[in-house]
Amino acid sequence: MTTLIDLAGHMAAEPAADAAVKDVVAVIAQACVQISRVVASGAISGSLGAAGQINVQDEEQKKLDIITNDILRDALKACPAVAGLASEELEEIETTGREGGFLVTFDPLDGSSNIDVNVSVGTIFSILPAPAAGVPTEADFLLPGRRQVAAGYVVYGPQTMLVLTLADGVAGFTLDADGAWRLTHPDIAIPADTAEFAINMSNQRHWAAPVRAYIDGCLAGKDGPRGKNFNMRWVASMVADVHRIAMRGGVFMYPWDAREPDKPGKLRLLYEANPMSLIVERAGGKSTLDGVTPILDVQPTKLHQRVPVVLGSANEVDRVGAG
Ligand code: AHM
Ligand code: MG
Repeated sequence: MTTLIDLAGHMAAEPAADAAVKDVVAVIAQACVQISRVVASGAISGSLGAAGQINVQDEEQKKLDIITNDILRDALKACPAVAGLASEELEEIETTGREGGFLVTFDPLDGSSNIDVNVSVGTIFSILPAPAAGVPTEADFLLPGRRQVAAGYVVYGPQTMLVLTLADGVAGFTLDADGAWRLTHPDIAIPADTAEFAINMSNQRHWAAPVRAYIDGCLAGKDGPRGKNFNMRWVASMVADVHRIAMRGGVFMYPWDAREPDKPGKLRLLYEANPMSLIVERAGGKSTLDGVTPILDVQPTKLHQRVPVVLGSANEVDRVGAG
């Protein structure tokens, strides 16, 4: 049997990344091992179902949203390199009393609608530089995605996998039975072309014209303007949909739609779109607001800001942008 290197071994071989960033990644990865166990135990541990409260996103929290948020929050607060954190499930930022080091933003359990029906869910995280001195404020978290020093996600699926970008490149690790993250996908690369798209088709009537035109072209198949048949997938867990694209290509969209014109999109910039965008770009794909503007260049204006997302195989994202 081949011996696969583990997360610590992989990070040790990446001299370009700061040692303290690696400490933060190790803490998050360990917390995600704990999360994978509580997610896997489901109804046995009584952790399924609604928590009976609404979060800052105006969404009903599941028990697991709260449990997983607490696991990550506690782990990060104990990590000496972390000065502050922000979560999808917390209205405001939290600070640790330390200065310097890093800020972490996270969605502790993405894909809430899938929790109770045993479909893949995930954790998404982003690591940003903290100000060199002083207790971080909310404004310190509002950095464009290009400033991220590392980002990753964990998908709790048939296998539990961690996908990570540190200084460069994207690596995938599979959780082994002994609790170790083993490097199984050393160099993840998203193919430039694809014949697979992911979008919530039930929102079709609300989309803007360019997205409608793009999807109409795909649906027309071999006899349409694209001259080939397309396949559609929609897990409704961004982590699982992006992971599929990381493994075999595709395009994922949660575009602006007319239902709530004041909300630019559904997905959150700081702890969903930005970390996913860094991973997708580093894997050779593109991640944009609209097929054109890179999400990583967006200057955030508020903590829970939402953005439209069009990401995946580079040539296909360009085609969405071409209208
Ligand atoms: P969540 O963070 O509350 O789970 O919401 C984000 C999720 C994404 O994972 C997914 O892409 C999208 O919402 C699914 O939305 P829809 O229910 O419209 O299919
Ligand atoms: Mg989410």
